[in-house]
Amino acid sequence: MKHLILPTLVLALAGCGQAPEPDAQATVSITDATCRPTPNGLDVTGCYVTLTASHDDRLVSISAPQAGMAQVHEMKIEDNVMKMAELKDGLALPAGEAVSLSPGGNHMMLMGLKQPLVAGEQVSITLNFEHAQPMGIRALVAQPAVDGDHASPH
Ligand SMILES: [Cu+2]
Repeated sequence: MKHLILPTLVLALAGCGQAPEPDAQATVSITDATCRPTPNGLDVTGCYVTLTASHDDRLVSISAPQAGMAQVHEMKIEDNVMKMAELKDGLALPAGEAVSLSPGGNHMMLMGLKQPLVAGEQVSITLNFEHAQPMGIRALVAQPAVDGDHASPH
């Protein structure tokens, strides 16, 4: 029996090498990363960014050392109420298309912040993609220019 196993293994490895697109070619450019400041002891905030993938990709998850938990959220209307929910399958990033996460729409959510975010500071966030290598960014803490977020405190 033993000698039969080896050829199978070699075959499986050869099949692996024929993947259509090596992940090393997949990149995502990230611009305009901002996080909303957290006044008055708020420990939750939204972060916004524009992502352009070189190949079809997905933003599958995020992490931030300053937050207890970080998720990619969508806004949706349920019973006439705007709610947000985690995008469990991630966010699609079609090749060459600038995908904006912005107030009132998809966003990155930081929860359980260990300290308040003050305007002018920076927040480290790591973005994990289906194909591209994980990317660490530093988002600027600033009030979003266009403020359409229902969760905002005013
Ligand atoms: Cu959210």
